[in-house]
Amino acid sequence: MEFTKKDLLKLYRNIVLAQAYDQFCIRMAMQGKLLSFYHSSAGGEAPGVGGTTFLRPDDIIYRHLRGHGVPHMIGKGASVREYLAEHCGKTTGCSKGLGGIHPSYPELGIFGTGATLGSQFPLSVGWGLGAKKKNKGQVVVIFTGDGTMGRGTWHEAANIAALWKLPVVYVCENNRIAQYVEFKDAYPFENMSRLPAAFGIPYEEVDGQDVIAVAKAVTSAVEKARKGEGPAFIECQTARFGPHGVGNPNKVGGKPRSEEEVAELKKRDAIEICRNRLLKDKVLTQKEVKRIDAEAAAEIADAEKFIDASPIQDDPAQLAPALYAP
Ligand SMILES: Cc1ncc(C[n+]2csc(CCOP(=O)(O)OP(=O)(O)O)c2C)c(N)n1
Repeated sequence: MEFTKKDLLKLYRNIVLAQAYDQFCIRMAMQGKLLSFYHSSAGGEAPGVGGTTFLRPDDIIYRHLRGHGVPHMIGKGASVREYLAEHCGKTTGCSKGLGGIHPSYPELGIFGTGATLGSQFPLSVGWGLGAKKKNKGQVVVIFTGDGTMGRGTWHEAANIAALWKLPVVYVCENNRIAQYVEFKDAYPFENMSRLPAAFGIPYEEVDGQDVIAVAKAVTSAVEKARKGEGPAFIECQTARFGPHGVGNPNKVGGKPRSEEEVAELKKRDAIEICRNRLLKDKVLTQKEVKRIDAEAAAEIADAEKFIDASPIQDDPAQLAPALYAP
């Protein structure tokens, strides 16, 4: 499939915004404004942005933990300032400050992940079954890390998704580290291809630093799932530039990650790769680069003002109605 100039500019704008929000979140975490920790998406912005930017508003997504789902929110068209106000426990948050770091945006088909990794896999099968029964071409896209793929829930869910030909697309954001554990110490293979193959689920591996390649692969899998062709699995080979969470030691396999290794990864920054390609193809001009950067900075400044001015949710009477249906 070919993207128009407008599509490519949208992808670029979204990935620039994802990076700007990530830096903002790191700053908020360091200032103690977030309710709890933050897992930076630096180096791994492309799968979330590329995997969501061309979805339909009624498609369902389960986001991955990196960037706390901000790259996925941006692609899906959510108000990021309300999503982050939620992370700060503010009443203006998308769940009125009652959801904290696992909020949902049901009106945009975005559902919060539990703190237990892999809990989203069985839920995505339920949504997939609902989508199939409604027969309106709705698709579920579920983002996961390589470490999360080790959960038994993936295998149970993938079996049912394949057996019932559900419209569920898996996007694995493989940065080859799960907290402190290297991929090679967790799996007896080089990539994830054998896992979907066990269930007959079509597999594609893409350069996860190339947001355009990710968007193409996911859009094509989503279109097939819409037509009733069943699940697909896209593995994005991506990167994690920083530590697991802000303030954590940047270690792997019990040792500090080497500066050379991190410098090597940073040579493949997804935002730079996209910008250079679009400049070379004359889709983007230097003037537009500056305009998009300025718009991102203005959006962050607006989000910061909005969040700082919002009151903290401290009304215990709000809790029960938020948790239980009447
Ligand atoms: C069932 C479960 N085990 C462990 C954790 C703690 N934990 C949170 S994030 C994380 C690493 C996840 O790795 P991966 O899925 O590869 O995503 P990445 O952080 O690399 O993007 C771990 C072990 C958890 N939240 N849930």
